[in-house]
Amino acid sequence: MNDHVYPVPADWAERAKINKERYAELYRESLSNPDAFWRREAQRLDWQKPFTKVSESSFDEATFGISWFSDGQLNVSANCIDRHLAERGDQPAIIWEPDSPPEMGGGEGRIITYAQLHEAVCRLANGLKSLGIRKGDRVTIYLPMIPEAAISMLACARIGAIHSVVFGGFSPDSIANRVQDCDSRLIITADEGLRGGKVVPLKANVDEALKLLHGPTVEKVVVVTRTGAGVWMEEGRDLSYEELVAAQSPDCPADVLNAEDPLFILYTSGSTGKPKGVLHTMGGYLTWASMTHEYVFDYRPGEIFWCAADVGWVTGHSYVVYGSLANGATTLMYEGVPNFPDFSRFWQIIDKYQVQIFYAAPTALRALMREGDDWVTKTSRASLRLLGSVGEPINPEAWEWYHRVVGEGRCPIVDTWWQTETGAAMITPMPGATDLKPGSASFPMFGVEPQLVDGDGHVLEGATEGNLVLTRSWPGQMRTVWGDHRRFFETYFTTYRGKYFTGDGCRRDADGYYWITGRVDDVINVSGHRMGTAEVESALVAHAKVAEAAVVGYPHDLKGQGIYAYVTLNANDVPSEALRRDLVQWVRKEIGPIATPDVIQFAPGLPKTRSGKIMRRILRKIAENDVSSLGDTSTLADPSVVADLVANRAGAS
Ligand code: 6R9
Repeated sequence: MNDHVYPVPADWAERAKINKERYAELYRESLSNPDAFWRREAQRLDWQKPFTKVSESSFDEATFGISWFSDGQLNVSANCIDRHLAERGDQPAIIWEPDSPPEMGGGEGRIITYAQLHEAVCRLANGLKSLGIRKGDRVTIYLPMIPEAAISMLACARIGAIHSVVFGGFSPDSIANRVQDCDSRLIITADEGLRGGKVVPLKANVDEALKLLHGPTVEKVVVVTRTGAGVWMEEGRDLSYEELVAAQSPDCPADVLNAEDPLFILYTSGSTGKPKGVLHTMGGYLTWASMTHEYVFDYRPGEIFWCAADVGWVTGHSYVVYGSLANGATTLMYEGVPNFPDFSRFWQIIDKYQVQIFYAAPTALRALMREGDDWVTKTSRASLRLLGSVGEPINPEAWEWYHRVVGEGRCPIVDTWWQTETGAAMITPMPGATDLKPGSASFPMFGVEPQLVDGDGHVLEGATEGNLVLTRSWPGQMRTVWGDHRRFFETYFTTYRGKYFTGDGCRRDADGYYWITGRVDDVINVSGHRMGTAEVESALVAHAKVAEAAVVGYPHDLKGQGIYAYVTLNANDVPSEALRRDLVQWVRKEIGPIATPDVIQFAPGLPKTRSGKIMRRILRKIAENDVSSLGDTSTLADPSVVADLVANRAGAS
């Protein structure tokens, strides 16, 4: 650990909205008088009908439920667009930068003002209505990082349709599972996507996915033209986005919706079973996204805010779209990847648009760091004033590099810990209030009460390490797992009764700083993407030659964690290089490229207890090449398998 502390710079302490005293005061109030605190904070939104109730939430089984501002009414899209029109109709709402820069034929970016965003969202909302989409219907959005992704989300929000964004890197199988789980009636996609100069066959993937569905669900597929490639359009089912919106009125009154009406479903991986549909609702989520965007990033009107996450993930939902636009910000959307056409791309975009605030994942920073400083230092970056990190623990080396090289020592870094389930940032520095320790997410956001507990649920005090739980509800908390409220309760509230269990381990130091140490369940974090080891295992065992598979994470220099798969073949099948490659391709096809196994080790047997439980602890140790401390293996049904696993350990980097 690195114990360097970076104090709040003097100009930040003076200018920032939240300084040390203000943080202490507001944090105290948020816990001691939450009613007053949230009544005031929720005024950042426009309510069509004011709420009288604040929180009616309980984590206990008998009274279980989460609800905020429940008798209030509002429209999320009007909060993100309409209310800004008078003051900033001509201000850019979205700046879009294409995959390739102009000199490589990528064309110029697009700048969409609030007035233009209003028109685009109204037209699409009317278009959705013309296709029969009504409040409560589910709409799957499978788009690249283009403005139509944000427009589609906001158009759904405008009429109370529930969007489910599926990341553009997911396979037809993964799309089908997500569409089926929430019975989407409509899919919005594009002909093709472009990422790092490569074409992604989005519409073809949707066509494949639709063949896998059973039962009637999807009625229409709306196709945005991105590359103009001629794609298959099924008569009566598929229609052009451009033609649909051209035929609509540019005005669509914002529906009056309830604070607890669903806003979106976003699928995320857990330790067991298939991905869960995390459900967020209107009022609490938007209050939380807007509040954290303002305080964590110290956002000031007129600034250009760039969150480099894809809208397919929660970070893109809350900070590319909802939090930013609720605050009248200019949000930058970049279609491409950090290393195309070269390793300067991020920093050139920052210069091109004079970005003030930049927020990215450690995995991207590590990949850029190893290419050397010149790619960064040949750009100016003078506009930058604040940097952010999200998605996984940031190692102190990457933090220091980000601070010293990218930010030239002048920009604080906010390392924001949160989850799909939490809606927005939960444990995070605030740049004017927090002395920074590289690698620590530091202190809780207002209203967040973290605790560290041991395996038996005993609360640990002082400097210690344990499992991270949250003792009370906050407005941006997920409300349920789509279609399975019982699973919601059981997944998060039964490990430690009456508390929300995050699934993360955490250390608290003597100064009270929180340091997230990573997942303590069977979830791995690969390049900031969450994945259940069970998902990769079930993809592997779906292969005709695989009898059994166990997947663990292991430390990976660039990705944070890599995927290490132990595979036992059927009796008559033999290991080979060709089969290894085939299995890697198989998993990519089943789930998507983000699930590509880094290592596959063929294993004649897996270490199991006598009751048949795979001892993952041992598999993790072997994957980490930490074979000197395998611990007690005497309870295994067949302890000899361990020797074979160690002897044949694959060359994980
Ligand atoms: C926002 C997002 C959530 C999991 C979470 C934790 C890890 C996220 C982190 C972090 C350490 C940070 N995580 N931010 N770990 N420091 N700043 O990433 O949501 O995709 O649901 O992942 O990511 O393990 O539990 P999601």
